[in-house]
Amino acid sequence: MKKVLITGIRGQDGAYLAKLLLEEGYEVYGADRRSSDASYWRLEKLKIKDKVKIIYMDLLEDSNVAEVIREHRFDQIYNLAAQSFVHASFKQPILTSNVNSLGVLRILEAIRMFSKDTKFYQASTSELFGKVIEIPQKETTPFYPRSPYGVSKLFAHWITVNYREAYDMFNVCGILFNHESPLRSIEFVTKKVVNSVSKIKLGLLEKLEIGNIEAKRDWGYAPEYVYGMYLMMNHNVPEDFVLATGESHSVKELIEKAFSFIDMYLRWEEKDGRFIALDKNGNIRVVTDKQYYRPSEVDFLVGDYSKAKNVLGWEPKVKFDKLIEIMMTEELKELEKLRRNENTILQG
Ligand code: NAP
Ligand code: G4F
Repeated sequence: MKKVLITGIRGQDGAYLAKLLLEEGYEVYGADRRSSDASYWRLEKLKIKDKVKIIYMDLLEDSNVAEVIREHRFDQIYNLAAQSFVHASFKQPILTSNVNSLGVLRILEAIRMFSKDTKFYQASTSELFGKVIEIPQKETTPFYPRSPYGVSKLFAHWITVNYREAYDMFNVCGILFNHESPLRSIEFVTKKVVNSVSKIKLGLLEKLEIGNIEAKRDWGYAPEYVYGMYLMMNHNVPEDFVLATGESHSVKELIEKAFSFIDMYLRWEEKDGRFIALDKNGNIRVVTDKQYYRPSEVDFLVGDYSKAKNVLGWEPKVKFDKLIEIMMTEELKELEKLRRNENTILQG
């Protein structure tokens, strides 16, 4: 049985990847930074909490990382742990760099010293392309990151490549475009939008407050992307791959799509530099707010996944419309379940 470590086990991708690797017969260890709130809701939701062996490994702690890797000598390590919220990276650039850049180097150093045969996956990102130099973006497109997060991931990407070349290690970088799911954290825009729109539908919220509605992203479905990670790790040569859908949509389109799911159609107006959207009764349902804007933005991303398709046979099936449908359906179901439980408690 192959022994694999997933860092960032409590995150969206960690949960889906753990499920996939368990199904593929791996012994799955999940690295978690210790916290006072030991909630593993994503693993519980996927019904795999009892099957994943949790160990504490904080990427900020050199000796912790080294000891875990020396003791277990995993066959494979997927490094998904990160301060992954771009907006927060402007407020916490040093923490972000320490975790996302030096954290990766800590793992690579430990592998180099104690476990040279361990295969390593690094979670690179389309944020590397930032202010894009080429459309669509592919493996050979030059990088131009636009946030402390993007810059921290640039170091991580190149140090992973460098250790592959310098020490002949099996290291791969997956340059993944945005991928979403019902397990996405609420701070990211897709989940925030589907959550607010579902609450509006249920009468729990009046309007959605949002940032830059003009930014465009290539949004895919997380379970398909973790399958791509798995294919990269099991490919015979360590190489880097882009995973994307090849479609780009604006935040505005995302909002309209989510509202259309609840049969609400919006009319947009611009007032004093802010956008508002009204429903057919004239109620304000969306309003833009500068607090959600970033000091420097990635305006447009769209990926070319042809290398992954040709070499790995990977292809996304869930595109934008289907993705929003999946997320809206699940969000409404969850919120209605919550409401039923609250009513039962109140009546009981
Ligand atoms: P996520 O949900 O934010 O999960 C990241 C995980 O990293 C969290 O569980 C977090 O722990 C953990 N973490 C943070 N700091 C840590 C530290 N110092 N030591 C150990 N663990 C730490 O992210 P995701 O969406 O699953 O993404 C997985 C990876 O892919 C990330 O590296 C992200 O940057 C990258 N990526 C994501 C996307 C995307 O669209 N989802 C696209 C490209 C690349 P807590 O739960 O305790 O906070
Ligand atoms: O959902 P987001 O926060 O994702 P972002 O910044 O693209 O980053 C995600 O994808 C990257 C891959 O490209 C990952 F590397 C990274 O870890 C993360 O998973 O924002 C998407 C867009 C941005 O342009 C943002 O300015 O939505 C815009 N936006 C507008 N209003 C908002 C909001 N984003 C958030 N989070 N919240 C808003 O209210």
